Amino acid sequence: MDDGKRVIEAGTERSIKSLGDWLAKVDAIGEVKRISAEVDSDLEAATITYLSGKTVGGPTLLFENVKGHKGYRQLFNPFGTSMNRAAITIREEIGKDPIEYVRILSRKMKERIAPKTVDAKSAPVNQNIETGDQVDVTKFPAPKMWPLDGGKYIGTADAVITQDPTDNRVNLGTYRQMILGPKQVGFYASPGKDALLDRERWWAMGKPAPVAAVYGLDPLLFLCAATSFPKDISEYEFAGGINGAPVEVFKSEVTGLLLPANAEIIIEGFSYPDKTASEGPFGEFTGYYGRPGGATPYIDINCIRYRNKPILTSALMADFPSNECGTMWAMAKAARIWADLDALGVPGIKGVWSPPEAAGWGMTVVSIEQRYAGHAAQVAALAAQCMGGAYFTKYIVVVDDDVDPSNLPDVVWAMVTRSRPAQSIEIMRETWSTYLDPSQNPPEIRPWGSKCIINACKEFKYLKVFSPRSLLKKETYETVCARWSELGFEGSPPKITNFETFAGRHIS
Ligand SMILES: Cc1cc2nc3c(=O)[nH]c(=O)nc-3n(C[C@H](O)[C@H](O)[C@H](O)COP(=O)(O)O)c2cc1C
Ligand SMILES: [Mn+2]
Repeated sequence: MDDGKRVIEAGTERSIKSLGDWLAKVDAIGEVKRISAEVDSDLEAATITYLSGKTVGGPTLLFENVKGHKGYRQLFNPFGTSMNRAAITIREEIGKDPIEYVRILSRKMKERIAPKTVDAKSAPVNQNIETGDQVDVTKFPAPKMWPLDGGKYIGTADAVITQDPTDNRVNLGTYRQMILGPKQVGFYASPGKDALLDRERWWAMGKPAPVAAVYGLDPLLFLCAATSFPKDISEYEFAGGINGAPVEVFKSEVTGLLLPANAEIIIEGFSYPDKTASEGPFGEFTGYYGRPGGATPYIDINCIRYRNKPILTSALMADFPSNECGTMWAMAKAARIWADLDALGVPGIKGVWSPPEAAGWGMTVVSIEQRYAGHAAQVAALAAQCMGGAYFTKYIVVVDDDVDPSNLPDVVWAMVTRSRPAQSIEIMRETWSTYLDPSQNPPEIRPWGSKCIINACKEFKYLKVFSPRSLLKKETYETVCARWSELGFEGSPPKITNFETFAGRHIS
């Protein structure tokens, strides 16, 4: 339950409004590493992040002294592989199991609270406002992350804000942004993404598309911007719902967009259909370089706003575990899928997970209590194609409820002991994918993809006679737990939740 006691002082979780508030809480659990030695934003900061990220659960890195960028700071991988930081972000106590957080987050995603407009003058992000000739985004410590990257990426742990001109819905999406010049950054969004659909609607009306990009957000807004929500509802509302209080925004006099008042840095301007530039390549979340060059729209920047001594946030995309697109997506994508399945009225869902090991988005695992013939196949197809789960994901595995979907070894064990390749695998073709998928060749065939569904549940027809799993007897387990240190073992015994019931068991 999410309404139990909270380790983080009661009531204060909701007081997170800014990256600074979030950092204070993360600091209190010892998960911020400050690096005061001088570090180069050209490859060095990313290399340090990659190496530090090899330790699962390691800290977020705050670079306080970036070469040539005095007065600016840089935070790399706010989430990393820490469930603690994910918990703080969704305003929960630390120390629960991953699937419990997914369950709580999926429930919170059903709440929506509209943003609250505050006076622009009182917004901390407006401490410094620069327009026209003063605009120079190269002053921020944007990193070049990988040796073959096309340039410095100011936008990774960001939210790009756009608006649908037909219904005024404000969208927050995380999209990569390469610096092209002092007043221009790339605006790459892949086909089907909301910012791309929004800008095309402005252009179809013969108007430039207003756009803002925000760096240094309360990580809850980053999480929401990086998650597939229903296309017609603003991520601000979902962030408010998860927060339990509205997100504070102000209305920009430059673009008319609603912008987060407590951000560290915002750039703003317009994007035009005939103004494009080569963007990329970029070392991506897949662990490969993605989409080299290619004409890409960019943002012509009219205005930048920033707090004093602002923090630029960055997300390293890399192979696991150094990938920022890992634990955060594991939790947020899984929670969205769970919320979508609930909305469709699918019963028996016991857990959802998106293994961070699978490039964050590559795989979905759902555990169910099988209730009727065809239930597992139905869950698999819906989890594969619902809004929260459809993008890129290649493998969708459904397991029984005695298997923890967040435990990859358990999932693999279920696959090899319960699925029958000739009967249990389905393929979906021509599905929503991305230009960033290295396996689709020649690259011209992208962004189409395919999906593989694996039913790794015990065959429903033979549930009653399926070979019983060898399980511990509860009483013996408890006796051994009580004797754990007497027996010479350190720490706590492993937590076991499935036990032999002795009821109706048939050994074949
Ligand atoms: C660090 C990071 C970088 C991302 N970069 C891109 C990108 O460059 N282009 C893109 O289309 N999606 C990118 N994504 C994925 C989108 O943020 C995600 O699909 C999100 O749902 C998009 O918002 P939307 O649903 O409002 O379109 C990125 C995600 C993360 C976490
Ligand atoms: Mn959206």
